[in-house]
Amino acid sequence: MSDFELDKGGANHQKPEGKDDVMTTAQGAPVADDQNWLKGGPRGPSLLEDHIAREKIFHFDHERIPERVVHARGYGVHGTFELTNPIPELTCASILASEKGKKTPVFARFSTVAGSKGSPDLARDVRGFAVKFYTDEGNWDIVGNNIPVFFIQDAIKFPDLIHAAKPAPDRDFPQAQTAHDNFWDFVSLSPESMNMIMWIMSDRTIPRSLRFMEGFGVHTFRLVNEKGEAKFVKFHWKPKQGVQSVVWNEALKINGMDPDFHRRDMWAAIDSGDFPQWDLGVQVFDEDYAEKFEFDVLDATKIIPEEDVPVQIVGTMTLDANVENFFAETEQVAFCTQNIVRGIDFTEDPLLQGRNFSYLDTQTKRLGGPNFTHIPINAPKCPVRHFQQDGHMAMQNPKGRANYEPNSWGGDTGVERGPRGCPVNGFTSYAAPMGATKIRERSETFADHYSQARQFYISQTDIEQTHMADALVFELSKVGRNDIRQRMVGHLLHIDKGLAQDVADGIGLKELPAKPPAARKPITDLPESKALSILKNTPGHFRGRKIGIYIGEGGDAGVVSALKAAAKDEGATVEIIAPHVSGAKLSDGKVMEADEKIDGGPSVVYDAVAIVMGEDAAKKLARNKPSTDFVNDAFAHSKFIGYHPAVKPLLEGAGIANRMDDGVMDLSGKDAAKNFLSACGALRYWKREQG
Ligand code: HDE
Repeated sequence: MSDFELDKGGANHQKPEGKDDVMTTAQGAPVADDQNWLKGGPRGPSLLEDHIAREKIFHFDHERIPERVVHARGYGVHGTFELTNPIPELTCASILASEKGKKTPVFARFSTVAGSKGSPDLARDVRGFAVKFYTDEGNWDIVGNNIPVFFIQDAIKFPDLIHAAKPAPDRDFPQAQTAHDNFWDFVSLSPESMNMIMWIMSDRTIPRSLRFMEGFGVHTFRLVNEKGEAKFVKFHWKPKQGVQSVVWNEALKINGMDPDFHRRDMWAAIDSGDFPQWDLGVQVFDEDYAEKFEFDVLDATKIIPEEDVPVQIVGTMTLDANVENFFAETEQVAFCTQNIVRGIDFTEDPLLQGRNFSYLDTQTKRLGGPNFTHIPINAPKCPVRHFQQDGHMAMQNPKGRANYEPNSWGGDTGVERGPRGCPVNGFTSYAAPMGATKIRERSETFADHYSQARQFYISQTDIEQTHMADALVFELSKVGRNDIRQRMVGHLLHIDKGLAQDVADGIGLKELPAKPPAARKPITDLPESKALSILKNTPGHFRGRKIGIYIGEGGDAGVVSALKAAAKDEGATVEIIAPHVSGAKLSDGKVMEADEKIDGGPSVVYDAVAIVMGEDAAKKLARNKPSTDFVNDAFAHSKFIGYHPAVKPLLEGAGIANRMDDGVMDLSGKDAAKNFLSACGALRYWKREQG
């Protein structure tokens, strides 16, 4: 036993290799043994004296901090924002106005909203899309979502919305889902939620990957240039990977199979060097446009259609580094909507104004005090100078004697006078006219709750519309009270009669309910907007996606290697699945190792699948449930399926042999693997769902 020695408790310990490996207490004192509590005799009582044991346990006892009250489950990554199209005429913010090519470090955190920290990734939910830019003029946070509108118009309603969406207070379930009475009760009594309801019932709330989502700043902000002139702006993130979602039945299965599906995917993509990228775009408009626009630009339940005001790309964000420590970075990162920089300003959007209070407040509670900006992930990367001092865990108190302003230190006193405000380079609020009567009232201009909901619905393809109706039927079928279900169908009648009828049929309503009181404004028939649909904007490539190849004994080695080569050419990744994790012997007599045993590699975790095995193996597996599920699910979820003809017995066992369509492709011919991968660029064979 040269490298190991047996401790008295029977455990093996490797000897430290160098001085740096020696364990110490939190006070830095080297520790001889941290596996046995000091005792009065080997079988005697544990002694309170053991400072090493007590320190270890004490620290463990204090490891938890409160999880975020919303967006508790999230995943953070580092990256860089590169300015590609500077807009100095619109803003003096150095991140957007400097020379082309300027790079700014960023930290992005993606999250679900309703679920707790340990909830599954593929809950039907809005995704948070928060980005912290460490600009050379201070930190700027865009704390956005993957949906451009919100449930409510006024921040004062937020606690009600979240109470209703989270588990019911008496029973503490259901977790991470809106399919329950309280949520639908609240929204059916809040018609302002209807546009958002259309969005959350669409496939946007079940993204395939965090890499395949758009992001939105949601509110209207202001850009202010060097001359003090302001324009309105909405921020957009456009994924270079394209937008893609899963289907609901797939989401349910992924949640069981791999609750960490989204974080694992992001981690793996970055770890393998496949760095996701988003373009940052701005929709810029002026007061005149705002005046003419049929909705209020301060109303966060409305979009500005991209067809009206095009999105102008200003730069690109590349996420290229996973965190080194989840807690230190992802858990402790503190986004605040109030973190803006010179050249960017708020508007009077009542949701945004409320958020500006909430985020600072919540970070103080969550991170334990006002000095959370000293935590490295939150600390600006530019100089910080002020007279704020003390408080819990203060790390960077101002130096010198002067800690107040105005002061008369400096000059020849030999004492630093400290920093001063600078009207030239400092933040100045845009001089928006005010002057109003104090009143607790919602603006009349916020009153149309249905027109844009309808516009969203009619802008979807048939398949997407069907998914929305199915989602509504699923959710409302989980609602116990009939009056709530009926009230919701009533709202749908304002949005689209066909949709209302489909949902009424789906939940078994004998007759359509009455429409709720009409909105104060007449409902406008808005034109379709192509930008609102996912399927009308399919990226048309398979880059960044994953194919699962299910191999078995005697599988054609040539087909497998052709598939691997074609996937590599497409920029896709391959995982090998086999009946045993040790792999399978292919036709060339060599054993190919597997990444997953079939039970751990169901088709739901892949974007497309292929099956390559010898006939005997396929016959054997034709009655093996994980194997038939692999085929069945891929077929049911409209995935492209490649197969070697020898696997027919398995396709028969799965019951799809006589239902084969153009999305099920023979891989045995010349160029078949290449053609298969290029067909996969459509991402799903949707015709199957319609047929
Ligand atoms: Fe948030 N929200 N929110 N929210 N939100 C929080 O702050 C709040 C809203 C969003 O990855 C909390 O740090 C109020 C809209 C994201 O750490 C809290 C209102 C949008 C994240 C809070 C809203 C968001 C949060 C909880 C209504 C999209 C996660 C923990 C006025 C534009 C950030 C925390 C991260 C987190 C309050 C509405 C996005 C309590 C009061 C609209 C992405 O401060």
